[in-house]
Amino acid sequence: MALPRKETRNKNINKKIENLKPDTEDGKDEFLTTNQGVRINDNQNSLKSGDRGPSLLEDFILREKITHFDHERIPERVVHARGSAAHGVFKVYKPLAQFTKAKFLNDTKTETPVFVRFSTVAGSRGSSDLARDVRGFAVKLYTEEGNFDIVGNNMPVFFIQDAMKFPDLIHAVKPEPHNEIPQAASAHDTFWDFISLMPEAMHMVMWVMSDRAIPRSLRMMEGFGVHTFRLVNDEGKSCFVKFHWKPLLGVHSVAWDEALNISGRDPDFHRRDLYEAIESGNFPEWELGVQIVPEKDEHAFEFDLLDPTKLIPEEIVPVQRVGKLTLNRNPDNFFSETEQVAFHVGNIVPGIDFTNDPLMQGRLFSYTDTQLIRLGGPNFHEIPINRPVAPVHNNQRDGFMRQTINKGQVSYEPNSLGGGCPFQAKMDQGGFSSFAQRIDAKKVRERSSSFMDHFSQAKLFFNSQSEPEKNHIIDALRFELGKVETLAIRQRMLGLLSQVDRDLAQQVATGLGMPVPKAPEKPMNHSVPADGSPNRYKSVVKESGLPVSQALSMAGTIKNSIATRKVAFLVADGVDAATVTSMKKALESGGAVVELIAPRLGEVNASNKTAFNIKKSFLTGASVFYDAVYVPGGAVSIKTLAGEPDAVHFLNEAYKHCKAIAASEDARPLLKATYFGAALPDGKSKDSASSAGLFIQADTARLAKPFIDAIAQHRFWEREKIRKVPA
Ligand code: HDD
Repeated sequence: MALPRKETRNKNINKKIENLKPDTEDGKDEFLTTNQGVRINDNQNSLKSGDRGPSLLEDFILREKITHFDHERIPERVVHARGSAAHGVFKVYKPLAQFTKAKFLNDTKTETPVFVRFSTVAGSRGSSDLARDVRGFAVKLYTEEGNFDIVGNNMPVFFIQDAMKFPDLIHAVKPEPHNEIPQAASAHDTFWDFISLMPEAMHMVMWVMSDRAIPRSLRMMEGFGVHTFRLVNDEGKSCFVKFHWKPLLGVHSVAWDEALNISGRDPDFHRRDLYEAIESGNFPEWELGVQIVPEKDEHAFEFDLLDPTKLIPEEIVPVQRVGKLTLNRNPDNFFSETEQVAFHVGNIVPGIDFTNDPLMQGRLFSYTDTQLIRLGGPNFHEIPINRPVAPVHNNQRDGFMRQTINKGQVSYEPNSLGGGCPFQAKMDQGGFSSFAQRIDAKKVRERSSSFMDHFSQAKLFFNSQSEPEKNHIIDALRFELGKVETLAIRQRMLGLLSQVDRDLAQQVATGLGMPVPKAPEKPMNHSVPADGSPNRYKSVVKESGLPVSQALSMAGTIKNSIATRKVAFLVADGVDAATVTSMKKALESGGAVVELIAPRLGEVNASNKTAFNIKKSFLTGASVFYDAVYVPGGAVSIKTLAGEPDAVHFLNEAYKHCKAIAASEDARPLLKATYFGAALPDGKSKDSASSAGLFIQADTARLAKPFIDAIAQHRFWEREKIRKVPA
């Protein structure tokens, strides 16, 4: 990347960065050496017997170089292979002693170092960032009491209720085994075959078909711990908790057509956005939210707190914002940090504990197990990015790639030869002690009947969406099921959708050219209670008491800022410099990022003889990389652009993707050449939906204000009603 390496990169040092320092290498001003530290005198030629002769086996320099190269790859993650990460810090606002004794949630002075990795789930390491998919949101907090990981997603629920089904779910969504098609996509038969037989997935299906699955930026999505966890205070009293991460930039997404386009033009779109934002000092921020449920209210809900396909509506239990996470430093090395970081739901610290959520329980096994194969042995906790800042002392020894040199004769406990060290810690010395939950039960392989309502919250989610959001879900389902070749699978899905919302099912069915089947009389359900009774299942399918939950819709998200939004200025020779400069200034003072796009790279000569440096042309830039477009004035520039099909296409596409567009009055001829030319706000337009977010005005200062407000709105979805011309 051509970005200058600004000082922001190295300025932000925390305890973890200090901890990484001894392992951080920089070859600046140094000699090239072998791994044994021998200086290399010729890195161009292998050792040969004669300059045209065979290479010699004794060439230790060649052998070492090639051998290391041959072994460079490790297995990618079995899920969440594609990811991007950053360092940062977390600070709690006020002590949470009432709920938890965890030190990092009580000490308002300490900045806890964090490493956060975002990911898609289904695609492989090199797949597109813009796949329609759940996003992983994994946070490692290097607390003084040990590492605490919140290994969450950008959606608050999951597809399945029991870890027993996880390998099936992933096998179904991954590329099909016979032909390895499709990459990073759920739009294929095996995924929907599985889903159509798993009614418990319907709530998550609503989320993953919504715009949440195509975020505008990793910096503009929520995070959720998904499961219900426990907090435990100093007195050993416990309460239940759901963890949330709330982005300070709001929750925003792109349009599906945009996502498809970005996937081709810049598959690293999210990775680049995160990297560039941090590099330029626009540090992404989230607030940690907690929903606290007292122990006594465990059974107070219509759903089971242990069921990971359910959320607690924020209207019922408000999210308390208790601290702030700031990402302020890019990793130095992708492989060493982002690839080798090993998260684990089981990494908890005193004051935090698990619940019996059967999905979580299975995860407690899976994460260590997967690191053993992925990172090659039991010492992966010693890899710099994984080691805690808290000291580690125990009697675990040896294994592949052991780094620690444990001194002394003793590696067992109890011992007298080592003076009994290292000691067990009492609870008041910070020793972890599991919450003493009472359990008196039969050993059974069964699903609790309290897990059997699969539709109420799917309905709640759908009903809570704005009209454009609902339409996007319908479009997504038409797309996904339209790619399914087996009619019976489509039919089963329509049956399930009809149990969420009849109109939703009808609209999807219309797109598929199929009738909506009657709702199935018996659930096609592996989750039927062990006694097999369908009545028991039906009896717990209740309408949710809550008709809508505003928090589930993105429509009401934060829309008061244009910070970090990208705005394209379309320019050519003869552009009016004053309009460029004054609009740029106005946008940048709101925190937006401006880029000039011209028919070619190099310099554009403005009307007043100044020149603008052009870093993006219509060939290398595209409207899908921007949140808004501005066309400055200048008759000559406008004439060139109006005769430039790529400029017209740029505007058409931005319009189609419902983005704010502003233009100087003399840019009217260019806008007239677009398909929305007829909708230009000139006082005569009857269709307000078509002119929403469209501004044309001679006075740049007067134009800037409504344009800025419009960019903050993010998208004018009402334009989708028009759909006259595909961009
Ligand atoms: Fe998982 C990775 C999130 C259920 C097994 N998971 C992984 C990552 C995230 C999640 C964000 C990537 C971490 C990183 O960036 O390195 N997983 C979730 C959430 C789940 C969930 C929010 C449900 C609430 N996962 C889940 C189940 C199992 C796994 C039920 C197995 C029983 N997950 C894994 C894994 C991975 C993983 C195979 C692959 C790579 C890794 O762990 O380190 O162990």
